[in-house]
Amino acid sequence: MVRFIHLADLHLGARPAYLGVRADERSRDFEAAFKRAVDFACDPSKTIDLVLIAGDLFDSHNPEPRLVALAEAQFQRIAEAGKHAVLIAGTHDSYRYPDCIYRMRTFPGVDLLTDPNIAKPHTITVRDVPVHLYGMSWDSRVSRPPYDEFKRQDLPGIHIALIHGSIKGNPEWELESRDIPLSLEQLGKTGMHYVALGHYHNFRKERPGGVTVVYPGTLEGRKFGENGPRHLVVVEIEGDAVRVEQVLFNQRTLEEEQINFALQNIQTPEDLIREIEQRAKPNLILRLVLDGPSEFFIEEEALRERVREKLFHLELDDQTTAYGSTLIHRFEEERTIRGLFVRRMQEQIRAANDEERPLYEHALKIGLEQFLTRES
Ligand SMILES: [Mn+2]
Repeated sequence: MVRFIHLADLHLGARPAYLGVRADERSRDFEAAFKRAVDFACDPSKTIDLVLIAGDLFDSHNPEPRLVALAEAQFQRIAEAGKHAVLIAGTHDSYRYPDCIYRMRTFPGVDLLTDPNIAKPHTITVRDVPVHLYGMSWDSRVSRPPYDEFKRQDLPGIHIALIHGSIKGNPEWELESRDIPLSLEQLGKTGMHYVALGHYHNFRKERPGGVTVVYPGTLEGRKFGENGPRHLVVVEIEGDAVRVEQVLFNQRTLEEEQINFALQNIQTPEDLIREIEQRAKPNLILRLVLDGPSEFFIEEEALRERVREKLFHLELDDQTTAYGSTLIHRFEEERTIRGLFVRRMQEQIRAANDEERPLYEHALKIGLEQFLTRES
């Protein structure tokens, strides 16, 4: 039997700029998540033998010395606890750079798999069982497709592959020059017990041809889309049986939600604040898309200030429209400049095609805002 944790995309050093003043704090979360994963691996009660990192440990190929020291200390702990660590480079910490950190130095106890294409396995022994690790660190100068046509060698033991690549047909799939295209069908023919992938930041588990193929996802969501709970992936292989367990791991959570002003009956800024407060949690990173007809103008900064203490970060995407609001219906009757403006804009909006309509709706909103500010 062998038990291991499968990590990828830790992105040490990433600093999500959209978080503004909280970006540094969030950056520390990514470091803390890695440390907690190592705590888990070193905890004798978890009986972990092996730590696999399938690329993008660092957010850059030449991370700052502080991060290198941090990684070194963690790998040292893993080595001292008598566990193995196996690593491949990813896209952010790509091996193609001559000054890539993994070319400049080694880390204690880490087996770095540097083959540009998967060739012969690197074999280690865990609890007297040979574990054959097939990995590659992509380098544009020497790596060549196909990347997924390697085969299990005729050796007793456990066979595990590590690749930082993209599965064709995934909703997120877009082939860029630096992406390694993989097909589930081919991976299913490799004869591996387990294929440890990295590159996509959300958990995914497949079992083509009896081969367990897993993306663990990030431990802490880095950008919107990496929403909801994140997990540490713990794998146990006993004979040919592969068991994948997800341990809830994130300390902050990203969420995205839509609030429709008509459906939620939002008439005033206070109504909107109430909606936000209902969702607020101190560790929440929330993005709200606001849409529908609005009876007021959203002052984003003032609103964020009101709820600042109640959640980690709030982002608003204001797609509301003044068109169709009762405010507009009131103004359109008026024999004033304001009434004339509203009637003209409404005509434009009705006549506009789908492409132009949002522009006119935006113009109506800005114009109205001007009239209302002058009024007050
Ligand atoms: Mn990544």
